[in-house]
Amino acid sequence: MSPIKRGALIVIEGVDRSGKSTQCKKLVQSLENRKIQSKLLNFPDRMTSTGKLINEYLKNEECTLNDRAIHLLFSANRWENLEKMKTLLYDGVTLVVDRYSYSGIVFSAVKKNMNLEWCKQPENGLPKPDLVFLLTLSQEEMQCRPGFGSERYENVVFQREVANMYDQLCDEHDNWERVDAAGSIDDVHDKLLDKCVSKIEEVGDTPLGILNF
Ligand code: NYM
Ligand code: MG
Repeated sequence: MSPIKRGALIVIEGVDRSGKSTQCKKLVQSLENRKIQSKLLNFPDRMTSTGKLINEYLKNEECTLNDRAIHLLFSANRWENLEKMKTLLYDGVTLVVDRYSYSGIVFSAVKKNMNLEWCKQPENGLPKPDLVFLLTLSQEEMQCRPGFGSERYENVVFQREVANMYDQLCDEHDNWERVDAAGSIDDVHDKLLDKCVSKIEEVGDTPLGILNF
């Protein structure tokens, strides 16, 4: 009997309004249509107890939380999903994840008095994605997208710094792929789907990696 294949851990990252959520949903739908078991996860998971605090912090500019404290909360929000993620992956379910540790790192590290190396540490030990898509968008395109500006961090200066730091991480890691998010929803989707399907075939029964920054 052939060993059970695990699912792939696929992450989509990018600045706010780059179309991550739309693409994640479409990916899961297309994988399911191909009879590939898959599930959508997103971080922050605003439904858990840490997620509710995070939601309050994002929605309410007056909510004062120390930068390191909120950073650790975002990380805890991932750690509390660890068992669920591992169980699903080893049951053969591919996880399509809307933001992950890299969002945690870049959105905190661009803040004044925060340190990139410090920001990476709480993520060490979490499952390592098999593939990370970075959706790229110009500043002009980003500002034109509806809804931009409704939460903390959603301003042009901050997002530009986030985009630069994502670029830096992308260059440092070989499991990242840049995808231009400016194309039509379907064009972007087709690119992501092809790469996803190959990755799912490739991971087979290889062990899941562990983040080690
Ligand atoms: N964000 C997201 C962080 O600052 N740290 C994290 O660890 C994660 C996962 O939360 N502007 C930021 C990025 C977004 C915001 O995410 C909410 P979304 O995907 O817009 O709900
Ligand atoms: Mg957002």
